[in-house]
Amino acid sequence: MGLIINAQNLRQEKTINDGWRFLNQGIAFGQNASLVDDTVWEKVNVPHTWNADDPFNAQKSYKRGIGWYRKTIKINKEERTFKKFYLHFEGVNQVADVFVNGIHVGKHKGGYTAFTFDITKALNDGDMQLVAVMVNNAHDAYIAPLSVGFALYGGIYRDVWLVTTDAIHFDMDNYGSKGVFIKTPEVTSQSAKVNIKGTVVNEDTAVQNIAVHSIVYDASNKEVGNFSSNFTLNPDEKATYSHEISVDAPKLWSPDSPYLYTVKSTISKNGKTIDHVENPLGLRWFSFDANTGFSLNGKHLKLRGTNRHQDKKGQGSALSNAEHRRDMQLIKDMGCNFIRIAHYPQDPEILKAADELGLLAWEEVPLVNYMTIDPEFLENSKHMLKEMILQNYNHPAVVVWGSMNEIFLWGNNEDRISKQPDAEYKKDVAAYAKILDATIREEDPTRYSTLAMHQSKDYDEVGIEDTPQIASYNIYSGWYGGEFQHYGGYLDQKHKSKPNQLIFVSEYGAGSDSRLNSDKPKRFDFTGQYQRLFSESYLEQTEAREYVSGSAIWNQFDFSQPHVGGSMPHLNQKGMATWDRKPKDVYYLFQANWSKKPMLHIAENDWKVRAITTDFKKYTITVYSNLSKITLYANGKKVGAKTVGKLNKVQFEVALQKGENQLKASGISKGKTVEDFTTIELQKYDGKENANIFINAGSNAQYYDGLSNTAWLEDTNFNGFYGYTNGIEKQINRKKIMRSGMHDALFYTVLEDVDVYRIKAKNGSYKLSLYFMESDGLKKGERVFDVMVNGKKEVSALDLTDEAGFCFGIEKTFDIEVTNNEVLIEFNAVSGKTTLSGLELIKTH
Ligand code: GCB
Repeated sequence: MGLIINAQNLRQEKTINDGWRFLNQGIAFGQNASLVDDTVWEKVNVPHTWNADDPFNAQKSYKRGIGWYRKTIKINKEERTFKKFYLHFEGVNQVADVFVNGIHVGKHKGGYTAFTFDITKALNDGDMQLVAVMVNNAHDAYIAPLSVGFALYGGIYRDVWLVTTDAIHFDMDNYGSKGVFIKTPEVTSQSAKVNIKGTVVNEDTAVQNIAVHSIVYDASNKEVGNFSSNFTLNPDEKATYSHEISVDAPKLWSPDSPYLYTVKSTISKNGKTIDHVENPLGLRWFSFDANTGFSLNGKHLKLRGTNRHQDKKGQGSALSNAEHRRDMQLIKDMGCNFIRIAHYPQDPEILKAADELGLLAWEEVPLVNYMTIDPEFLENSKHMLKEMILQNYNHPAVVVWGSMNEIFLWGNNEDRISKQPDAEYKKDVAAYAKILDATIREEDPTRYSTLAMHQSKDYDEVGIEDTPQIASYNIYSGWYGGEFQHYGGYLDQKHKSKPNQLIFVSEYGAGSDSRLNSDKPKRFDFTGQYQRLFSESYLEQTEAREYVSGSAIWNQFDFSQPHVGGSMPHLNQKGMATWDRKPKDVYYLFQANWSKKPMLHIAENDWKVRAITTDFKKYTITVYSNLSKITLYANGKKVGAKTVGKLNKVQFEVALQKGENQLKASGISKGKTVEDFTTIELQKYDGKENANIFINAGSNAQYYDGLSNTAWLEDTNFNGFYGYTNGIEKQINRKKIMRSGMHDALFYTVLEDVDVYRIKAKNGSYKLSLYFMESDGLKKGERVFDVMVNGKKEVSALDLTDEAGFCFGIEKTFDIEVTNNEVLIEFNAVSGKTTLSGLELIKTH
């Protein structure tokens, strides 16, 4: 429980997170203690979501509906001396109806912004007050987001606060904000002007004479300036003030030196302080330029950033402040100076951490994929924008506000489309985009407005590209299609056609799965090797273009994306780190290029167990480092020393041997040795010494099964040891979501139209397992085939749809005898094409 109280016993703010009761369904009169007993409801603490596991539960549908929360709060004696009581919710997804003692105190729409309700009149005279919250995360055509590529968790998933104030207080009724807004209209390295605007409210029954003070403190709590003004306020009167304070020789805020001042705002009456709020203050100035990009405090600064979704494995969206902060630290440690908080405002801890760690920020509202053309939708969206801006106005980290993302992306079948067919709709969206953009500029002329677009001409056709101050592009050339080498060309075209347009790259990324690895990586294979090639190229192309103010990787962390396939169903795998926050090798590519802290990393951690067919195999070992020279050792022997090259990367050719190999890389930074270690285990299959074999059919990638610590070989045309004579290697479509948890990465690829598969194996008894999955959604009877092993029919008329259903992986195992040193597997189609996902051969005698 957090309790924020200052020495003079002023306004109190305390979290009421613990000891809630939760009912995972709708119920009539849930707000009423005498009609509905909550003692049988589940005990929960907030942050809480009812959806943490839903996105991955293929059996259960994804809950979009109502849940109730109740908690009895005690107003203690000391709090009773205050006159005003409020509940402040940092985030409830997505509609909240709040009741106190059965009385409806407010309704809030939108799952990502905070809100404050005055509960004073609903309180009874006793100690105990019943707070009930009906939460509804059902689809609502008038509340963004309507369609998303991320999970819509439901519940009270951020902190809840009880705030008590005097009858005279800073405005508590201004879009969930603190009622005080700070601007820095003039900042130079010599001096800064700080403008503080706020509203004070007299809810007392008598006329009041008060003074409002603004005081600026430096980081060591020393006062550097103040300003006061006096007011006489009638009952229920509000007054707005504007204070100007100059700071000489300001310590500037920047990512390298995130120096924070504090603005303390107080109200006093007869010399006694009666209300008090604090806000951060960072002194900096910045601008974007169409040719030279971004500059901060008069110096050019390439924005090197990433995107962040808020969910985490096992927890959904309900993270603690410490976990939010840890994410920000991971981002900072990667060397970023920028974060795009996508696709919605996140926990207050995020921008607090951005201020303190030094991460410039873009925050946006969740208008994603499409919108409803209706005044109510527009009104709700404007409201959300205002909440976001006013609640976060004082964070020096924020430099950009975003109003929408890829609004023309989804067609009727919820897939990426490059052309919106509905011309009327496009014009309407363009009109709304203008209104939302104007709202940003009106609410906060000190930051820039933007919106993110996918690669489609639609935006330009209706003028959306020119609507915001910054045109931001999400580019997936080399992932969803095309080649990564062409990324920069797209930007050049844009820059050429609109030389005055400010350009930012809001997304780029490729997915990976540490169970899939290849020395011949290719697009969409989910290998970390492809993700790194892709990222290296984007990094190089971005850095080479001065007019590009910066870029943001999609995404810092893997995140749940219900209804999407891939080698990990329901997960977007483009993270720099896994969903449970383990950095992938690609993380260190960026760290080596962006961080100043001396580092080196052997980028082979994602592929620690490999399958080979010979005693030795030569590998290219990659090291990322911001040091100048790296020495690599393998199994205690020096491999060589090399100067670090382009992209802060260096590679060594090393012959590794079967079994475990120890790798060490070392370098020197300012006289100190920096080292990194890793191990690579090579598992050898040769049909002789080790006659077992595991093959990832239809794939260029090896598959690693962590449960049995087994590496499965990549597939090949028959190579004298194993392989197919005919067949097409195929990745399954991302709309096809595997329903079998068993070996999902193995089923991600299939070998289709296979006739014959051969494996050389010494004579003896074996268990042969073949893995299959119907991945094309064929109907019963459309794909039927027999399988013969060494001349014996082992599977007759296999119809995967009939036997297992669509996208459900199955295994067929048989005992076989090998008498002529070969396993010959023949596939005979009865109808349609044969298919195979994996083979496993285990010697039993
Ligand atoms: C995008 C979207 C983002 C998706 C991403 C992807 O362009 O803005 O929400 O998650 O692509 O990975 O497909």
